Amino acid sequence: FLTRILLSSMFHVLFALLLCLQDQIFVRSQECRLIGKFDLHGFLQSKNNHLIIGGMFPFHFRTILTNDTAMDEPRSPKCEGFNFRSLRWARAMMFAIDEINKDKNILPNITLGYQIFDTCFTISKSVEGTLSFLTGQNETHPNFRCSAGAPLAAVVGAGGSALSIATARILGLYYFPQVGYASSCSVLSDKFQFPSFLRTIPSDIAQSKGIAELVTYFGWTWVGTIAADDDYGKYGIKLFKEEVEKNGVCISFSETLPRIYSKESIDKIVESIRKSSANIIVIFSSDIDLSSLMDALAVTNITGKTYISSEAWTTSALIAKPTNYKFLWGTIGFAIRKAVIPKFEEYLRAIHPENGTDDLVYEFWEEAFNCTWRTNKAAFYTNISSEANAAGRKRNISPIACTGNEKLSSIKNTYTDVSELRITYSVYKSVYTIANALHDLSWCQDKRGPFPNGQCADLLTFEPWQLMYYLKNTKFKVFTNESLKFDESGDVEGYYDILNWQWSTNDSIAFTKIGRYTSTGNGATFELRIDNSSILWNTPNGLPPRSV
Ligand code: TCR
Repeated sequence: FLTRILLSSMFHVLFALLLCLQDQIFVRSQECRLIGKFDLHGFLQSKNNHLIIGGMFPFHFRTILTNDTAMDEPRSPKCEGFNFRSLRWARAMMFAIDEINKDKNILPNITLGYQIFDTCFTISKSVEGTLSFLTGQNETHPNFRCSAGAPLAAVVGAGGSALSIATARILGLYYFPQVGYASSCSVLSDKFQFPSFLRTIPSDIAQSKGIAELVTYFGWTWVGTIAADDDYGKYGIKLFKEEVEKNGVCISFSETLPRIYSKESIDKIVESIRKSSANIIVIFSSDIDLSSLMDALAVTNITGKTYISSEAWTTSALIAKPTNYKFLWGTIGFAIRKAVIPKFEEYLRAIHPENGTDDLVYEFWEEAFNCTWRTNKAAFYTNISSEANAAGRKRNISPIACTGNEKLSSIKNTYTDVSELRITYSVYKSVYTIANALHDLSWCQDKRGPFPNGQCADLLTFEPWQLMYYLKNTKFKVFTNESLKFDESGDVEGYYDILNWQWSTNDSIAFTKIGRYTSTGNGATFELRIDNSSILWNTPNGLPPRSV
């Protein structure tokens, strides 16, 4: 009886399967068509060039939250919060490309162009940008790499580590060259995961170790830590903790900054700082993620703490602003190499909505002068959902019309501030890295090339992995006399200025260099130098703070 039941149920199953298969045969497959749509507004692009360098920069601080549900077609989010600093970075890329195109000694026979996307400081926008680089905005072919009308040679970016990691996972599939200018997270050194990523900013292995050395140097044994909730913050602080714990330092509290603003979480961190007896607080975060905590601290009476800053907020105008001076002066921070780039300031100041057709330039002008440009294309960004309005973040459209006679020299703006060109210089070096690799590729001698049977690659038709070969091996000197080369992980040596935030006479803060930290890319050997006498401490007696 049992066997009969078994047999009959088997028969049923078989029958059902057959039906299914038949169904499959008769149901026509869905037509292939485009799904979703990217919304890459406000990108910068040059025309008529032989090769394109892609770029990704956070022109906006965030995407606008909407409560779209799965009932609707997916919509690419819009962005808000104009980031002046990042426009300076992007202009450094354009400036470097301009210089290279004019220079007869490097890539004399071709002109380079650029195509630059806004990441809005979010992973989803970075991924959109990456896919657009590979497919073209209106193309439906994947792996196309011709989105700007000429082949894409390499990508500069994508800014923060979390964004570069997402980008590198996609570009890595094609061994497509990517050069990071601000992504310092240590995991990006892993060439199994990120085979085509290089960077001109040192890995945080060096910085975390450096900050740990600094803490030990001053004999502090009790510190609080705060980290951004992203790869940069989490890995940076983890490495720091591992290092200091070896030296017997204890962690008084460890807080994580919320990714999306939340008053509760910020208040909780403020309370931890207030309650803790630790006088030394190490913060690993980008300036963007840190600014709401600093705004909250500014309205408390918490003073007498010494903050140790990671590179991303050391010289940031978002943090170093008058309302924060009273509790932040005395901060000691790490900063990457600085440069004075000749003619760059002029170049920055030449921006004007009348000679630009880019939405971004209009938006810049409106934001800088608090007026509305006649064509008002930038108003695109103000098309904000009611929810964002409720959060009080709507960008005010100014009732005043821009005349075009506004003068950049009459205002103080982060965009035109060339006093601390660090990430900007790193962007500049990223572009030169790519140009030098392309130049090396073009100088290949037939039969003596690096590829099988001594083949060479062609400057206009090379494969991405062929350029990768040259990038890894490129070595050159920048005009500052700095020589640049990459180790097997695509990293540069670790070099940091150590800066101290000092009150200066005109009631502003000066970033005074008080030492430096150098190390090999992987942090194996290092040197810390500090000039104690040049430090101004934020303590009642002016002496170095004690850890408790
Ligand atoms: N690395 C950070 C991002 C970052 C940054 C900055 C952002 C760095 N420096 C300056 C804004 C401004 C260093 C990361 O995520 O890797």
